[in-house]
Amino acid sequence: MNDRQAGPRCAALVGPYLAGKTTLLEALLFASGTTHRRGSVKDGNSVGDPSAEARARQMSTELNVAAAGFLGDSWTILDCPGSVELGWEAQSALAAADVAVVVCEPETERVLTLSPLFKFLDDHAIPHMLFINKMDAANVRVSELLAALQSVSQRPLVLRQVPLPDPEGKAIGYVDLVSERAYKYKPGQASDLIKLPDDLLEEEKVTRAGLVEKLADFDDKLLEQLLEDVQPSRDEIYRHLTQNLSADRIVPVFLGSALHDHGVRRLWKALRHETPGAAQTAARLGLAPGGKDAVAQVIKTYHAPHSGKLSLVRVWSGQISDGMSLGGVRVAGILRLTGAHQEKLAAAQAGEVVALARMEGVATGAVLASGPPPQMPRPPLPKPVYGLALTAEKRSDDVKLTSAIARLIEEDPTLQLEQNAELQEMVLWGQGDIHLQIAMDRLRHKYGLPVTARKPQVPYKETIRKGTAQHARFKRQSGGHGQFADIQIEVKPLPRGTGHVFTDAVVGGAIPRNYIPAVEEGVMEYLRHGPLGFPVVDVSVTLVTGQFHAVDSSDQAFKTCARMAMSEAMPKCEPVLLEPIHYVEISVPNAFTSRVQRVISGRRGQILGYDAKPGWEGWDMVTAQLPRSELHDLIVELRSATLGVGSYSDRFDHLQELTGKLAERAIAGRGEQAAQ
Ligand SMILES: Nc1nc2c(ncn2[C@@H]2O[C@H](COP(=O)(O)OP(=O)(O)OP(=O)(O)O)[C@@H](O)[C@H]2O)c(=O)[nH]1
Ligand SMILES: [Mg+2]
Repeated sequence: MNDRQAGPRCAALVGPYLAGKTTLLEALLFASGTTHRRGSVKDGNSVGDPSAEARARQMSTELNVAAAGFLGDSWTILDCPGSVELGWEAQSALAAADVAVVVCEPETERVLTLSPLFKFLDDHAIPHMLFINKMDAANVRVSELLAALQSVSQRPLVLRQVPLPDPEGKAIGYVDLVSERAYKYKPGQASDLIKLPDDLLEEEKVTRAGLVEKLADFDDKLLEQLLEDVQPSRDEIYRHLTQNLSADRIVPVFLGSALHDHGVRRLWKALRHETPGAAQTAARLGLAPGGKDAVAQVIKTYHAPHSGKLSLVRVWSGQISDGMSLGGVRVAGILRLTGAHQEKLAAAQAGEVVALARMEGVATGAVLASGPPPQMPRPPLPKPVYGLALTAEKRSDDVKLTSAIARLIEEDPTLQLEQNAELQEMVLWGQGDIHLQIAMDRLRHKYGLPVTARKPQVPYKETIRKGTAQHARFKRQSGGHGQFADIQIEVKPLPRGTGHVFTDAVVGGAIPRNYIPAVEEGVMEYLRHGPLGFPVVDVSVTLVTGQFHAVDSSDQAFKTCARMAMSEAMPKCEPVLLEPIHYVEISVPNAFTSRVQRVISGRRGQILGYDAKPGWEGWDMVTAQLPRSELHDLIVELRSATLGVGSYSDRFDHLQELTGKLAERAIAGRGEQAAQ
């Protein structure tokens, strides 16, 4: 496609944590003339990361959006957070982009950090380029780096530039392999065209031939041409590059330094000439071509202090105008965003990324349309892996806290709130420690709600190892008529997983029928807190017989009597603590499999096995059983053992007896909680 017909396009900057994406956004905006001042992440004045949480951490804590113009084309750049804990936000942005620019550091040892990202891009056929950043500080041979990077990408990487070294080996410019022109970097300005140095000619020719050969893998005519020793023209090469990028068959690789504006204009030109337009992307996503209805999908939801709720959408077809109805909701304002800056618009065209104001009831991922909404893919939400029990510092803030958290979840649905009635705690779940710290910062700074956090309690249970028979009599004489109940019960352990069973075995009306439910109620009430202080499971209680009094017996008397019988019986039945054991599936690159097995063993886990992870070349899936109490910060250790890429999912499997020191500690801990 001719870039002039492409209309407004959208590129997503993605890549590992701190690779330089927000710095590249700054450089792209400056190089295109969209901004006239060059800010920086370090100085806290970049266009991206305007929030207090992001500035304080010098990291992106959510998606940054910027509108940019380059040589008359209009663009939206989505700068994604790199932290794996915020990965879903990046996936949502990628689902809306025409192209992804994968930003990485020139470090051979860390290429595995790119593996899940490349897999996502390839699984979704999202066209992507690679920008190897920080070349100013690099001390690496590009050929070795490329070989390492290739090992984590299914698609062939096609190097588009070779670095131009100074006598110390530092890159001071590059040779463009298609145009065969050499450039010397000039900070903050376009690079100078220079004569291609003679000593680079050989390397340039060989690398260029490699590029053309890779293209010939996808085109028989080109292959024939090469076999006949006919070299394709420059325009032909560009045409092949463009087609293969659009189809996600190759990954062009560029070099540079975002901090020094090196290679940034070259990247812009590749974006301009080689990125498919919104119509092509819409077709890739399964939308019927030529639709006149307005169709848009929500990429992200923000709650901004002044403008209220904003739904960031990509418009896929038609036009959205202020005041129109989309999916039954009235559009109450259209804004173009660049960092914290907002510009009001009357309408937005297909291809644009804009924020729609006050779209109540509309969630991230929703497809909004003026007619019947088409189906569009959206990345599935990851399961939470880290939780913290939160309490408002001020008790009076409790209600406000729940509604503020609901807003946080609207902005970031990878957060979840669990109200645990049994343990009487409110647990905020998310993707890791940093993720939750950011959420807590937002509660404090944006909503004025400071909270304290602690490790959530483990839902221990208890049971008994042997049974007993118990008699209890409740008798009270106080003034008028008294209270009387007498029962005999049998308590027995049941097999694991049976729950509790109450049986009425009274015969001959020893206790009238109408009092039996009161006995059962008394038993069940007791079972909520057994002798160790935890809910009791896997016991059977049989009401064998008893006595009553025609005047003094009552429901209340039988209930109290049942509680008395249980309180006396249960401590004699060898109560024992039960801890929840979870089934866990851990995914890691196989280089880390043995390290992960040690992590599991160190956490009282039992490894069930490991195998190649289906569909994930070079990855293993380790299955294990782990006590729930050991899962709390498993993700933290797992990530630190695997360059951040390891992940896991878990589900409750069974309850298992816990004795000794660990049990004593759990029981003491429960006592402290109850005393609070
Ligand atoms: N030497 C050098 N440093 C750079 C370059 N680009 C970025 N940095 C530094 O790398 C650090 C991270 O940069 P960011 O732009 O915030 O990285 P990011 O990829 O946006 O980080 P997250 O969004 O948090 O994943 C900052 O200290 C930058 O100054 C570069 O080209 N060269
Ligand atoms: Mg960033």
